[in-house]
Order: sequence, then C-alpha cells, then structure tokens
Amino acid sequence: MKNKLTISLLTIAIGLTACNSNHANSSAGSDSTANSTDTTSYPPVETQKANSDYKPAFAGQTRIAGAKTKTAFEGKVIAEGLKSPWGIVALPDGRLLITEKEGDMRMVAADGKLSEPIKGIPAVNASGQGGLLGLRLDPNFGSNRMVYWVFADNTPAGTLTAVAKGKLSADDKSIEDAKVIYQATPAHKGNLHYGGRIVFDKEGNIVFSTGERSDLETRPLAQDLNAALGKILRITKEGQPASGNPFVGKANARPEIYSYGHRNPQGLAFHPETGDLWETEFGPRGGDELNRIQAGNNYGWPTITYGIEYKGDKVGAGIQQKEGLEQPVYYWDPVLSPSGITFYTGQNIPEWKNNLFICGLSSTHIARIILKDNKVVGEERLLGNEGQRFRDITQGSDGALYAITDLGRLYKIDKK
Ligand SMILES: [Ca+2]
Repeated sequence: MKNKLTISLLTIAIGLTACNSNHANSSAGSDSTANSTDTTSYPPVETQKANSDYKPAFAGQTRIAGAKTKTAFEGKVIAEGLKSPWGIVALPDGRLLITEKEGDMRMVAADGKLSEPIKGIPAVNASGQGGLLGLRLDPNFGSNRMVYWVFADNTPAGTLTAVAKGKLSADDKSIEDAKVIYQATPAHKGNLHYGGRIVFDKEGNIVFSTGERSDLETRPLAQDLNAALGKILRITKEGQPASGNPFVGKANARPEIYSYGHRNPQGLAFHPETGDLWETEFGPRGGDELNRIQAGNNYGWPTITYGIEYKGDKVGAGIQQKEGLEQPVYYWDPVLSPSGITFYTGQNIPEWKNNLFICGLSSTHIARIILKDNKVVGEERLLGNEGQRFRDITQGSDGALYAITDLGRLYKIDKK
C-alpha cells in the first residue's frame, strides 16, 4: 500500500505542476485577491455533446462560464484502504468519522491512521446502492456524543431508507444504544435510489433525503404526499415530524415531508450565509440537478426533467418545464452523478468562500460551483486527474476540505 500511496502522491504532484503553470498564465497581471465572480474569461468546463436538444428554462441554467482557482492548492491522499466509504463528517478534535457502505463506521486520525470498525451499528442491506449511507453529528455532540445516520433497512415488505441514532462510546470503539428513529415507507423490493444524505437545520431538526427507488412502479411516489419516497424529510431527533413543516395538518399528506418530486438526492448542505438548503440529485441521462430547496415545493420528478431515460427514450411526456413545478438552479448534461456536497467556509483559500463543492461519481472530479444571488455563475473541475469516483466531502475542523472516494481514498484539499 505504501508504494501505491507514493505513486498516487507523485501523480498528484505532476498534476499540480501542470495546474500551477496554468494558474501562473491565467493570473498574470491580475490581483491575487481575485474575487469569486471573476469567471467571465473561461469557456464552460463541459465540452461533450448533450444527450438531448432540450433548452434550459433560463440563461445560465447549464454550461455556465468556467472558473479557475488562482490560489495554489493541492489534493493529497492522506488515507487509503477504506471500504466503499459513503459519508464523512469532521469530529471537533480534528479526526474524521466515516461510514463504509457495507455497514461499518471508522475514524481517521489527522495522520491518516484508520481505526478498527466501530461496533454496535445495526445491520444494513448493502446490496446494490444500499448500505450504511450518510451520517451527521448531533449539534451538541461535544456534550452528548450522539451520531445520526441513514441506511438501507430490511423489512418483510422489502428495503427502505431509514434513520438511526446512537451514542459514540467514551473509548470511541462502539455506538451504544443504537435505535432506528424513522423508516421511509413504503418498503420496496429493489436495491436502488435510497437518497441517504443527512444534515441538521439551525433549529436542531434532522433533514435528510430519500430516493424514489428507481423502478417504474415506485417512481410516481416522488409526487405522492402519502409516500416518503423521493422526498426531503424533516424530523426531530426522536423521528417525529418537525414543527413548522409545510404539510403539518394537511389532509392526505405526511407531516414529515419538507419538499417532494425528487429522484435520487445524495447531496444536502445549508448555505453558510443565506441559510438556504441546497441539494443535488441524480437525474436521468443528462438531467443531474442542483436545487435550492424551499418548504413545500415540488421539484418536478418524474413529471418534468432534463435528460432522457438511460435506455434512450424520453422520460414520461418529455417535458422540462411546467407551471407550479420548480426548475433546478442548474443541471448537467452529460451528468456528474452528484453525491455529497459541502460549502467552503475555510480561511486558506479566500476565493473559495461560500462556494459549493460537489462530489462527482461518473464524472470523476469535484465540481466547484460559484453562486451569486442564488444562481450559478462559475464552474470548475477539481482533482479530475485522479480517476476517482468522489462520494462525499466535508470541511474539517482545520478548515481544509476532506473527500472520500469509492476506491477507499481520503483526500485532504487545501492551500499548497
Ligand atoms: Ca427536478
């Protein structure tokens, strides 16, 4: 493994040398404190043919101007050997807590050393896209040591997306008193589109995502307010519908629903300044989306969507826009396969302030998205030379970004 690590670091070093010469050229004569809206001089990063000739609803909804980071930065592999890591959070002491799809959690120390699997986590169904998925620490983790996670749960009727919680033991070796607090029914006999990302809102409620389970029979449930599939849900730490939810007290609607019409959302993050909830979801072929989530809104799937079915047909009636259904802030055709996302609030790379970083699986890069007035104004591809499917990203307590990949690497991304 040591040889592999050396080689990968060498690859990064070579890649960065190439990048840096570009930076030098592009920043010649410019102010080193370039602001984040300095994007106009670069072509869009996407140059491949789109899957359809669908037209965006507004200018800048796809293939926005490219951006280039001027501050020299690097992505270093600080750990390898994780088994299909899926979710990552930073612990207050600088360590990282990571889920592995097959059902384990591990800690990674600042020097990259992996812990043994943490015991006490209930069994997950890891077939297909299922498993142990996103995780988040309690906002009061420092005093209560509570951890919350999303996973694919087994029931007699099939599998479903569920949320559980438990207390990290004082010796960090186990989760104590693990308890399932929410099951997103109906269950389905399938193993795709579980959603699976989880965040805490400022009131201390859990906000998490569920997929519509992919199959044609379950797909319409994304529009059904009596089903928890294809939704963003908002619940208390005890698994009850959170107060203030948009459908509380409404007939024929579940009170835990926050927004609906989602396909397979795997990215959730709150904007550090506006407080808005931002989401990424896997669309069909050519229809991956970035959305700004507002309570009660319908985000369209499967009634409207960009992109086409993976087998080539149009999706449903083949429409992309409809009154009353939300448009994505941005979409990708071809797709990124967007998984975990995070906003940057670190100090080391000022031009990244409040930018959104999106892990791309099939695209094998991290997308850096510059937002202004709730629109995308710039896009950059990071770590594209690594050949990695990026699964989740978070900001460490040191302000650096940390990203995990399906091949089991942990990258630290920071100023060089
Ligand atoms: Ca949509």
